[in-house]
Amino acid sequence: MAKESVSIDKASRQMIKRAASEGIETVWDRYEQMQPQCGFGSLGICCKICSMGPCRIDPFGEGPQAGICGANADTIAARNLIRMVAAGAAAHSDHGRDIAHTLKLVVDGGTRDYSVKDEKKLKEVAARYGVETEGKDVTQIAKEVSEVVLNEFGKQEGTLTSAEVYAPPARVETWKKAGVMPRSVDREIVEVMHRTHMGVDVDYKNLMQHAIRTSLSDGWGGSLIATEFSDILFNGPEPIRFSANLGVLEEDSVNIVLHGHEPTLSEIIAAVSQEKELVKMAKDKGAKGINIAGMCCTGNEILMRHGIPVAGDFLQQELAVITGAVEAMVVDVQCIMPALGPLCDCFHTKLITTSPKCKMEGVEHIEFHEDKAVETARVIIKKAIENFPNRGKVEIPQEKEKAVAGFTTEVVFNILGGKYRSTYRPLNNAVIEGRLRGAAGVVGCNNPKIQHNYGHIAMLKELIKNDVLIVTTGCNAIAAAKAGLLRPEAASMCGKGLQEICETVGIPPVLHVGSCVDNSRILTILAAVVKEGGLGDDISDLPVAGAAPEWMSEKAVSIGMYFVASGVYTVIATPLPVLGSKKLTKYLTEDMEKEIGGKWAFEEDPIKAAHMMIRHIDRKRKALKLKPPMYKQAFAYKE
Ligand code: BF8
Ligand code: SF4
Repeated sequence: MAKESVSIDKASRQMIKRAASEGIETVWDRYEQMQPQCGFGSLGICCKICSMGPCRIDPFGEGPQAGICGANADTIAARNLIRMVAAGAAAHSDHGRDIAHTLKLVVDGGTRDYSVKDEKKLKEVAARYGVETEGKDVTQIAKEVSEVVLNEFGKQEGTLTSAEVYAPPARVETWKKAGVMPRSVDREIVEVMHRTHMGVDVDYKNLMQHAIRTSLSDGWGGSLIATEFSDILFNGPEPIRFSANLGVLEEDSVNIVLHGHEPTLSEIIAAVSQEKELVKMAKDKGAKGINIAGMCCTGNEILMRHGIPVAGDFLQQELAVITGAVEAMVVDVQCIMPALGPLCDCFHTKLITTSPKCKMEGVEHIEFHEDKAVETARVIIKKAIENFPNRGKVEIPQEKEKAVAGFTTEVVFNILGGKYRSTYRPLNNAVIEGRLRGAAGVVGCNNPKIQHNYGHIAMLKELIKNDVLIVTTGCNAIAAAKAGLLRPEAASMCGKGLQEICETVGIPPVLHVGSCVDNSRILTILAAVVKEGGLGDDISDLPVAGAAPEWMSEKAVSIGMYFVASGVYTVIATPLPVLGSKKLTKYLTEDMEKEIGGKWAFEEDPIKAAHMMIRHIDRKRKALKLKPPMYKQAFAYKE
C-alpha cells in the first residue's frame, strides 16, 4: 500500500495511512500497480486511430518507423497531442456554453432560480461585444448578450469576437499573421477530429497550427465566456476569507462535498443548505447543522464567491471519503475519479451524479436541470441528512488553513490601484522599477507521478522568494491555500520587493483568481497590464511566465497551449507525450517562440523549473531595458 510520503500535505498523509491500515486502495496504489507504464504511450508514438492498427513506432530506430498507413512518429505524436487539446478545449467550452444557456434561460423566463447578479459586469461584457445598452433594461441586455455569445460557439463566418476584443491588438496581429485566429469554438474542435481522422492531416506543423487555433478558442473563447457569464449570474468575486483542507469537514455536522466544475448546482446547494427546514431536519437527526465543502474547481467557484471552505484538491477526493465523515459527495463534471464509486461502497458516503453527461454505473443519479435547481438541491441535501445516522468510524484530520481568495481582473485593478484610482499603473510601475522581478501564473492539477503538493509548493515558494508575484487557479490554488500561501502573512516568505508590496496593499503574494476556466482571468490581467503601458506592446514582451507543476488533465494541455500561443513561456512537469518525435518536441520547445512569441518547457524538478521561469523573466526585463531588480535576489545567475 502507498506510503504517506507520497504527499507533503499532513492531512493527506493521515488519510493515506488510514486507507493503508484498512486495506483501502487509493490512486497511489493503482499508480504503483500500473508500473511500468507504457513507453510508447508516454512518448506519444502509438496510434489506434484506424483498425489497421494499433500501430507503434520504435523509438530506438530499429523496428517500424511508420504505421501501417505510413504515418511516422511526427504525425502520430502531433495527432495525439492535438486530440488532447481538443478534449480540453471541449471540456472548458461546453461548460461555458452551459453557463451562457443558463443566462438565456433566465431572460426567457425558463427559470426563477437564477438571476443577473452583476449588472455592471453584464454591461461591460455587452460593450465588449458591441451590444448597445443605452435605454435597455437588464433583461433585454442579457438577452442580446447571451444570443451574441451563444453564437460564438457555432458561427459559420468570421472569427471569434472575444479573441479580437479582449486580447491586445499586437497579439491579434501575431495570430492573424500566423493564420491561427480562431473562428468559432465548436468549429475548431470538430476540425481537430476531422484532421486527425485516418489519412487527413499528416504535417505535424500544420497540425500544431490548428492546435494553437483550437486552444485559443478555449482560452479567449469558451473559458472566457464561462468566467464572464459566471460573474454575471453569480457575481464577480471580491476578496474573501475561506479555509482549506480536510479539517474543514465537521465531526458533528452533515457534511456535503461538492465536487466537479460547474457553479450552477453548487451555488444553489450552498444557498439552499441554510434553509431553516433543512437545518431543523439535520438537527432532528442528531447533527449540529449542514456543512458544505468544495472539492476541486467547483470548490474554487464557491469559495471565490461565498468563502465556502474547500476540502481539498484533485488527489484528495478519495481521502475526503476515507474520513468517514462525508454524508454525500455530489459531483457534476470533470476530474471525478471513477474510483469514487467502489470507494463510497466501503463507507456510508452517498455518491450522487447530477449531470446527464456524467453517470457512473451503480451510482445514484439525481439529474440537475436549471429550471428546477432549488428543488433538486433540496432532494440532494435531504438524502445527505438522512444518511447522517449511518456513519461508521470517523477520523477527520485537524488541518485547515486560513486563506484569502476572490481576486479577479477587476479586483486586482482596484486593490493595487488604491480605492480612488482604479488602474494597473502601480503594478506596472512595481515591475518597471524592479520592486517586482516579474509575475507568474502557476496553475493546474495533481498527478501521482509527482509528490502530492510538493511540485506546487516548492515552485511557489521559490518564485515568491525571488520577488515574482503569483496568480493561481485550479488545484494549485487549493494546494497554496493549504500551505498558508494565500494569507497576507505569507509576505514573510517573499523577497524584499514583493514583501513590501504585499504589506503595503495587504494582499497575499499568491493571488487566487479562481477555477481552471478562470485561467481566462490571467489572460485578461495580462491584457490589462499591456494596455496600461510601459512594458511593451504585447503579452510576449512582459516579464512573466506560466507553469503547471503537477498537471495531468487534457484541459491542462489546452490551457498550456493557449498560454504559449498568447506569448507566455510555460513550464510543465511531466513532459507532453511528444518526446517520441524529435521534430515535434523541437517545435514546441524552441521554434514555436519565433512564430507565436511563447514556447513550452518540460522540467520535473519544481525548483529548477522556477529558475527557468526566472531566467525567462530576466531576459524579458533585459529586452525591455528595465532596471535590474531593486533588491538582492535569492536566485541570481550569470547568462
Ligand atoms: O479544472 S486543476 S485536476 S480540478 S483539471 Fe482538475 Fe486539474 Fe484540478 Fe479543475 Ni483544472
Ligand atoms: Fe496505424 Fe495509420 Fe491506422 Fe494509425 S492511422 S492505426 S498509424 S494505420
